[in-house]
Amino acid sequence: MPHNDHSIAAVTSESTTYQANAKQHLRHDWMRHEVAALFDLPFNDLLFQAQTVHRQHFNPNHVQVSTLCSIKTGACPEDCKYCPQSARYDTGLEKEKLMKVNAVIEEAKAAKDSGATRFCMGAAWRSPKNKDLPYVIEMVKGVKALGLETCMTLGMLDADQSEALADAGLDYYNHNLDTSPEYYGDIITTRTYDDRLNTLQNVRDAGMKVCSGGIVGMGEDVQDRVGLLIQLANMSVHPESVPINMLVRVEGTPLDDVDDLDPFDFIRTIAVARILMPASHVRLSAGREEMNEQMQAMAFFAGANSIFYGEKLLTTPNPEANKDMQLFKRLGIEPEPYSATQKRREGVEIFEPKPSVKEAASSLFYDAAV
Ligand code: SAM
Ligand code: DTB
Ligand code: SF4
Repeated sequence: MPHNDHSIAAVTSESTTYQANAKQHLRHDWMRHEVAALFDLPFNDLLFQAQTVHRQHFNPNHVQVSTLCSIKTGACPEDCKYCPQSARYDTGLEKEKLMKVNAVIEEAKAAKDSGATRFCMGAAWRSPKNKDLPYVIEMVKGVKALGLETCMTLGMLDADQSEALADAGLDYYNHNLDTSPEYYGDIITTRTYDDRLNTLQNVRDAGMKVCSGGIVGMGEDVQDRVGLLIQLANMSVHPESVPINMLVRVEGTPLDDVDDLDPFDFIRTIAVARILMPASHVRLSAGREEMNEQMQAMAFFAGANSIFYGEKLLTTPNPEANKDMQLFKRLGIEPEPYSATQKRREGVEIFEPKPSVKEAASSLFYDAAV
C-alpha cells in the first residue's frame, strides 16, 4: 500500500454499509510515485480501496444529478482540439447567440421537474465580456430562485468577474484543467495552464465552489492522468466537484480519430480521483452515451457520485433521462437530495442505511462461526 499512514479503516461484513465517523483527513501532498502506484494496483484492489474511501464520506447509493444547458453555443475563438464548439473546426454545429434570460429559466424549471438539483450553464467563450455579465447574473438569480444549485462555465474569469458572479449567488464555477501540464500544449495553444489555474484561484478567492476536472481518452498516457489528478488533489482546497469526462469524439475536430480508450483505464481514473479527493463529488461526466450500463455501474462502484442528466450535454447527446432513472432503479441508486449536500457541508450528515438496505446487506453474509 503506497500510503499506509493514511490508510483506511478495514471494512468488515457488519460494516459494509457506511462508516460515517471514520473519515480520513484530506491530503494535499500527493507524490507522483504514490499516485502512479494506485494506477498500477490490481483492478480489484483499486476498486475495493476506492469504494471503501467512498463509503467513509458519502452514502454509496446516492448520485448527485446535474443538468447542463448551453446558454451560448459555438463560434468559440479558442482551439481546444476536443471541442466541437471551436470556430476553427468544421463540425457542422449551428452557432447560437446568448440565450434570453427567460428561456434559460424555463429550461431550469424543466430540469428541476425532472429531478435535477443543480443547473449548469455553459458558454462557448474564451471569457465572458463585461457587456454579457448583467444577463448572466440575471440567469444565476433566476435559477437560484427556483431552489436549484447554480453552476456556470464561461471560460476564464478575472477577480472582478468572479466577485460579481459570487455576489449574484453562483454556487459553483466549472473550469477544467483538462489534462496534465505536460500534455496540455498538445491540446490547447490559445490559453496556458497557468491561465486556468489563475481562474480557479479567482473563483476560490471569491468564495464560490470549484468544479474542475479533465478529459480521459485524448491520446494521453497514464502519466498524464497522474499529472492531472495530482494538480487537482494538491490544491490547498480540493475542488468540491471533479468532472471526469471521457472524450466525445466529434467529426471535424482534430481528435475525432484518436484511438479507442480501454474502458478499464477510464474506471481506474475515476477510482484514483475518488481516493485522492475523498470528500469531493466525482462526476461521471461526458461520454456516457458510449458506455454500456455495466461500465456506468462500475464507475459508480469506483466512486463516481454525480452525473449530467438530460438528453444533451452542451452540444452532443447524453443518455435519455428515463434510461438513467431505470438504471438507478436497477442499481438501487437514488438521486442525492439537495438537502444531503447542504447537510454534508455543515458536517452533520450521518449515513444510516435504510432497513431494506441493512437487511439486504446482512442476508449476503453468513456467520462462519456457527
Ligand atoms: N468555454 C468554456 C471553457 O472551455 O472554459 C466552457 C465550456 S467548455 C465546453 C467546458 C468543458 O467541456 C471543457 O473544458 C472540456 O473539459 C469539456 N469538453 C468539451 N468538449 C468535450 C468533448 N468533446 N468531450 C469531452 N469533454 C469535452
Ligand atoms: C464538464 O466537465 N463537462 C461538461 C461541463 N463540464 C460543461 C461539458 C461536456 C461537453 C461535451 C461535449 C459537448 O456536448 O459539446
Ligand atoms: Fe471554446 Fe470552451 Fe470549447 Fe475550448 S472548450 S473551444 S474554450 S467552448
